[in-house]
Amino acid sequence: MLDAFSKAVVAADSAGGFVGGADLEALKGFVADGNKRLDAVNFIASNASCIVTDAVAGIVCESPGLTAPGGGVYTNRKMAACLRDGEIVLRYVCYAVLSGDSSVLADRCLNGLKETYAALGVPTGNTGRAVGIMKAAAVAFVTNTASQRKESVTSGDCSSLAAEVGSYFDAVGSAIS
Ligand SMILES: CCC1=C(C)/C(=C/C2=NC(=C\c3[nH]c(/C=C4\NC(=O)[C@H](C)[C@H]4CC)c(C)c3CCC(=O)O)/C(CCC(=O)O)=C2C)NC1=O
Repeated sequence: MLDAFSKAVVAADSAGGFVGGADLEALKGFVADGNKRLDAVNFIASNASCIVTDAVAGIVCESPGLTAPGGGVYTNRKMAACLRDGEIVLRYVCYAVLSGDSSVLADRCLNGLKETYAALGVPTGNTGRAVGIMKAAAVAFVTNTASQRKESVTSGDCSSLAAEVGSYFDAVGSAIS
């Protein structure tokens, strides 16, 4: 597992050079924007159950077959597993946002997930859609544009952080599709 700092060190080491130049500038930016990052993680994590349940309710409304006999979340056991998977994904996205690096998400959450879903018959199209809904919600928390849940926080430009957060959800979508 890497973070923004260890990634720069590993890259410099494999190139046999010092950490400097653009890499150091990028790390300076990472430190300078640290409070934005911590706020973003806090806003996502403290609204996690809202984000997850909204996404799963959304896919069930859009695809009523999911709760019909034989559907992906038919039976309480499968519904619970689906809600739990949503929470797992959101938790690993939060780890990635905090460390500024996607490797924790890739190595510990997404590695082998597609194969697990194929073996169990978990519908990846619906899962991808749920991830997309979670992405929209999480990004709204990062940009503080969630209509019903505005946070009182210093306003600033969080567009690049929002794009980074979005890219972690995109990585989840690509890993299972
Ligand atoms: C460390 C990270 C980690 C991940 C990522 C993880 C995922 C994961 N999801 C699973 C199952 C599952 N995942 C779902 C999810 C869904 N079904 C749907 O129709 C929806 C579209 C979707 C929710 C959005 C369901 C229903 C199961 C149970 C499938 C079954 O047992 O038939 C399983 C099989 C074992 C189990 O049921 O617990 C794993 C390993 N477990 C982990 O430990």
